[in-house]
Amino acid sequence: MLKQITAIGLIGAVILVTMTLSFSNYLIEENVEEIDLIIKGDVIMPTKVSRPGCETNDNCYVPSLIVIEKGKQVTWVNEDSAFHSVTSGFYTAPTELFDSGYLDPFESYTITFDETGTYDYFCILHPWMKGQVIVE
Ligand SMILES: [Cu+2]
Repeated sequence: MLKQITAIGLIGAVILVTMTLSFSNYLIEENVEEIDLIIKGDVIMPTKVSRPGCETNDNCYVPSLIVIEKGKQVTWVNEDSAFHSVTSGFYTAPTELFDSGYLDPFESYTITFDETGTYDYFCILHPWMKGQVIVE
């Protein structure tokens, strides 16, 4: 009788531990996905940049200057609640090398830079938003 109770108790404990472990695995996986989402962006469009002001600290795109090696990618993520774009050149002189179009909140845009050079870009909706990619 005592052996049976012990055995049932053991089985119960094993089931409980297994359930706890699989639940914590689930939680860990969820967290990994969130971290992935954050890491994916090399350049962030933070909140409130749709109003002038970010240009005084040069943080409309963060970082506003990114230096990469030839052949590497840059991914922009719009973390604002407004639309933004990543458009090559300057507001008064677009170069038509690349243009993300309107990026929805939390939408991202990735470009591979195969040629060295300095690539200026801006936001077509907010002329004060400026950034630069240097490819070495
Ligand atoms: Cu914008």
